Amino acid sequence: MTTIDNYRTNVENQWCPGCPNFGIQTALKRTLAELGLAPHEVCLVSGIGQAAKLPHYVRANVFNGLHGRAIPAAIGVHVANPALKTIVTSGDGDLYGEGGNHLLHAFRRNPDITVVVHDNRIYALTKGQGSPTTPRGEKTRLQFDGVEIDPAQMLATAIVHGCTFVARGFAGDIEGLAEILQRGIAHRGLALIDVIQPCITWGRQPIAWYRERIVPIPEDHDPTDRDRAIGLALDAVDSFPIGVLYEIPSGPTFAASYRDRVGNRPLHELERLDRPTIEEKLDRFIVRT
Ligand SMILES: Cc1ncc(C[n+]2csc(CCOP(=O)(O)OP(=O)(O)O)c2C)c(N)n1
Ligand code: SF4
Ligand SMILES: [Mg+2]
Repeated sequence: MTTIDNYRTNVENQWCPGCPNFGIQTALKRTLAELGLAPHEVCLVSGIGQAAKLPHYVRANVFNGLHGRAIPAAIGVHVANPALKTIVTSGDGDLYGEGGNHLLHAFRRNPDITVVVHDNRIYALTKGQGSPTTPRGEKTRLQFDGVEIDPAQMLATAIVHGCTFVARGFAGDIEGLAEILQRGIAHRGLALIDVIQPCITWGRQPIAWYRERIVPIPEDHDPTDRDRAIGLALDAVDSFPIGVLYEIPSGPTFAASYRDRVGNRPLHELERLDRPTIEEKLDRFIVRT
């Protein structure tokens, strides 16, 4: 039986004591254990940032890539071995800023991966510059007079672009977050989970400020109601509705048509596909004298 202990490592943790990233880490490990997944069945993928260090602290398969490039790496992992549970766990700057282009098109491609965004509304690793989710007017270490543009609305963008599971969690509510993670990881197709993760070092508001503004999404919310889900996604200014905003059955996943032919086995277990070698292909273009 898998327990949370199977996911423990001895790697020295670099996060500030009390950082809500610890809450996300605990919720994730608990979820993986509760889903009965062994560490070798999971691959955690990240880019660069404080959040992106999470895979270092979990005993599982890991790919820690370049800043903004977690999504293409995760898609590659998933297509190469769909038997793995591929989970991206990275920051708002990494996934919505530098990697925003990849994420936008991943919504359209629908790979079977879970994307967990540690949304502290700041670039924390580089010491407090505004990120795509920093509220307009908020003063930062770079935007001295306040951020001059509105924040990106990635949850609404996800729904509009065909993402079939969209949720918002709070790092200060480990129980609630674990429930959302369970549903997201079990969902077939891309699942986007934005986790409010106050940065207690560079963020402007303390955890208590967020705690006062966290509200569960209404009990009668129908997660298949697209318009209402978009409304709840956008409704995160004075309060933050927490829970599964949107969930509908997914259409074909990115790997599906390829895997229809070759099955779900890892690539290295497959026999060589019957297709021309590079040399055979080049022969068509090279005129030999
Ligand atoms: C290509 C590239 N551009 C910029 C950086 C500098 N950089 C490292 S982390 C980071 C921002 C991280 O912010 P976020 O993803 O929100 O993570 P956090 O530290 O807030 O958890 C930036 C801009 C980099 N390492 N590589
Ligand atoms: S700087 Fe902020 S996000 Fe980074 S570890 Fe410290 S509290 Fe957490
Ligand atoms: Mg951040």
